[in-house]
Amino acid sequence: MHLQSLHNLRFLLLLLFLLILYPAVAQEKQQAPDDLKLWFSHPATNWNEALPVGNGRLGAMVFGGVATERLQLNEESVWTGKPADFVNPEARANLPKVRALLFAGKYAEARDLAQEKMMGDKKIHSTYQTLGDLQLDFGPITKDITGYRRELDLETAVAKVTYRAGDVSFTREIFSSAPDQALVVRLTASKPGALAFGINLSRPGNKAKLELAGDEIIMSEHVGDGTGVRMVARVKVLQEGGTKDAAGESIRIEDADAVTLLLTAATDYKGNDQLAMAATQLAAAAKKDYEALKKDHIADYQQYFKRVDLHLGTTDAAYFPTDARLVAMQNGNIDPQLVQLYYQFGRYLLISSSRPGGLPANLQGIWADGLTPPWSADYHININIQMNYWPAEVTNLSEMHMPFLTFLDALRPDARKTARDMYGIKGTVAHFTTDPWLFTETYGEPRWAMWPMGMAWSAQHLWEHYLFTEDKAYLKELAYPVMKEAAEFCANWLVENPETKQLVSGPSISPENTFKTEDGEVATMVMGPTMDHMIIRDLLGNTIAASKELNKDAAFRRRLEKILTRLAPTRIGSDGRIMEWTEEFEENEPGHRHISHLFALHPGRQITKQQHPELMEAARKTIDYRLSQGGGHTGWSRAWIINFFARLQDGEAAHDNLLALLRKSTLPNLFDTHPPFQIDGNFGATAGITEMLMQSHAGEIQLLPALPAGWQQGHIHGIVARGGFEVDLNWEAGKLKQVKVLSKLGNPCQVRYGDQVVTLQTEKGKSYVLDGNLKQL
Ligand code: FUC
Repeated sequence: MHLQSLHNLRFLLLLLFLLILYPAVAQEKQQAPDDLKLWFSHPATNWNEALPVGNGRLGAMVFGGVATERLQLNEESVWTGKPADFVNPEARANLPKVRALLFAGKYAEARDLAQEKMMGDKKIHSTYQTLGDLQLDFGPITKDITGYRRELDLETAVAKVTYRAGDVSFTREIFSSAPDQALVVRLTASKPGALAFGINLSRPGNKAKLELAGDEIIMSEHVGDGTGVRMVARVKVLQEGGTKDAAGESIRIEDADAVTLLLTAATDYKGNDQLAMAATQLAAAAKKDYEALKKDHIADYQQYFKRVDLHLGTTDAAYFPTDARLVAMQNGNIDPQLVQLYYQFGRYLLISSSRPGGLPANLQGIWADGLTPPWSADYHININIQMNYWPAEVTNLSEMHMPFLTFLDALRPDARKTARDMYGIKGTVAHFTTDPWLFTETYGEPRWAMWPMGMAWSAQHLWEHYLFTEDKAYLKELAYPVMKEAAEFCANWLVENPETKQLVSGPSISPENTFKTEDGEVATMVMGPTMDHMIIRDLLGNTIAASKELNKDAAFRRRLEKILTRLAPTRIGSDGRIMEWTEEFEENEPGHRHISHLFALHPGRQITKQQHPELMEAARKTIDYRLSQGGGHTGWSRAWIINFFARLQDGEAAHDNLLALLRKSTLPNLFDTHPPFQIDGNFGATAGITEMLMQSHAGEIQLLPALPAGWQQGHIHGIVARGGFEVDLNWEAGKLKQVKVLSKLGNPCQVRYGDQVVTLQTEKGKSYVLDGNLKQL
């Protein structure tokens, strides 16, 4: 059947359901609809319907089958490969040649030379992989199954499966505990002795070793055929009542009243003895009873999750399963509560995939099936990992930013080496992607790889964390040293354009876009792509500010200041758009997913309404044109566009693109899809929704800068502004009703709503309440 007619049919069915069944459902459910639950009336039929749980490191996708429960498992450091050096030894000698060719407009020759002499040879493939599966076999099912429900409660971070088989009700609860570093599964039934099932661990590839040890199953493997980490997963079966039979590689339970399964996992990524670690964690978790494990998990999770409360209105759609709501939305229904759920799901995902002390969230957070996930589920640093962390500060999850920030510090030794060996200059450089083996060299094709701005862009996050927290010790010890070395690379990297005498970056690309040369060839590399200069301007400006904060490196600061005066400026082309390259090339793919030359609008702070209205106008034309040519077709690209429109203070356009993200780039389990699943769009949209409601990048807190007409009434409490302010906003009839600003650091605070501006002199720890006219109450 044609896709559209299938959609229409589903919509009709949903409408029928709404009209005929809704009164009955609504009567049965007197209480408010499930605001903060993703729920389904059927088990997951595929991975994109399964529900993610995670403690930052250890995760599972819950399928919720009745005959078979599949928990697809992940541990963040299950990686093949190992550290490697692969700078092309000829790069350094050829750098001036490639530059000269590009300045002379010989793009094809420059590309060929860069391909041969500058790309490294990454011999050892590395990829993130699944930890394996925990499978529970309940079959054969002979009774009728009724009342099936599978849910993920974002308020408690507990997934749950409930159903009746004949006259017995069965319940499964699943969560991944950070305090106890264990995945916990609890099975209960309404009748004593009703639980009977088999428990297995497995891993694709059939290379894992399985052992039984009393009431435990242990699965271990040296992944990637011995090229990667040594991993282990260990499950313990704790039953109440009934019998247990351990045979072969699995355990079978009969006639039990209740069963708790505890699973721990570890690798030797950090040099640990993974076997000892998983065993110790398991023994410790097993000392606590289920209720204590659950209570501690919820308390730990809620200290983060509960900081922000969003309300965008109530709709009857919230009485329906999440996948049905998504289909209804795809067919034109407006469901602000689904946006609310999506927003909090983004925060949930960050808490569940990025915890201090661990690795950063990868392209799929921590959730990836199989042995060959797309793009190796690595850390692309030309937009993707940065987008993962856009919501961290503003949605009050500053701690969750740390894995990315400490990762940048860990990249430094290799980044220093690459700058030296590849380009012969001091400072740190990273290219388009990296992974937990911390490589910074470049490989593959110049059209995505010849881009030395990965470290420079990432370093923005170090400064942003400081702007929100003003943690001086952090600035001094972690952030500034990394920023300084990245800035040093940029300062040494820039060269003079012989014609304009301005400083430009190159050889480089405008991430992964292409243009047509005069003789119709498709080219990518240039001297001076706009984005590089925007990133460098941002980094140098931030480094100058940081050095002033720390009262350090005055001479270096002056050097950076001087460079900034000579750096090629952002230019507007003859068609009124921001120029992506130094020349007005014809775009080869005008609807390209990267809109790199708007970095200065977002996530940068160089294009603001107050300072550069003409660039705001040009930025708008740039996005409008991209969209008119089919832009925004990947989830993350659409999410970036939401942020752009929020910064342009166009609430309707931001909202339209948010709806488009939900309609075109969202899977049934609310995961963002590129396609396939890629988590950046979830995080980018969560940041974007916050930017629609509050912004603080331009030296003031701006309230409701991009409120769409569709969100007439609502509130958002607990979001964070630069300078250390926690903001609670309420609005009614599309207008600000009240705002409460909690000053965490005692800074002065300029608040803007439309054209009204007030400045508050604040005291640390005190709250200030203003009405809709910004009058203090
Ligand atoms: C960037 C994007 C791709 C994809 C990949 C993981 O290179 O251009 O669309 O998201 O990262």
